[in-house]
Amino acid sequence: MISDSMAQLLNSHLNTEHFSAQLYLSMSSAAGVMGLKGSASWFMVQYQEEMVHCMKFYTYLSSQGVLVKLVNADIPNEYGSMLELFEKTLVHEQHITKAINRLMDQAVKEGDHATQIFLQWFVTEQIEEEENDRDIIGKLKLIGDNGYGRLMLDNELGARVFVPPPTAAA
Ligand code: OFO
Repeated sequence: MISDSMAQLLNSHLNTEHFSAQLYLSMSSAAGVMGLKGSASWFMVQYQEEMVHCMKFYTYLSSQGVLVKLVNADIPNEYGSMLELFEKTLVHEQHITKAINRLMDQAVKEGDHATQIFLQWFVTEQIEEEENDRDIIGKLKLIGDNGYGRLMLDNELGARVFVPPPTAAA
């Protein structure tokens, strides 16, 4: 059993993860329009991973007997460059890290051990998410205006593959 306030906060974060998924799907489209097929594929994988994150919250809330409420959100879709796409990705992930930390703070405050265990995976995941984005931004800054360099990096990003969890909701 979890408290009503914890359930509400987790439900709200479920919608944030859903927003993340849609944001990255939109970025995939933007990258494709820019001719960056590798980046488009990278963001498509990111979209798939965010849907897994969203479903983890859904499954946890369902297992705690909580009725999930979904909300719609406006998704931005205007981006000027490859660098902007990844800088906005990092800013978004830093925002998610803070949100996960706030959820964990609340779970600790309430002595809610089950939710703390559930959230632990996300605490670790956010380290990797931010690191990946910082690495790509660092490479893009090194490459600067070199079109060949950008093409090489775009090809490298296209190699990322989605690894499905053992079950759809795991
Ligand atoms: Fe990108 O980690 Fe979920 O939102």
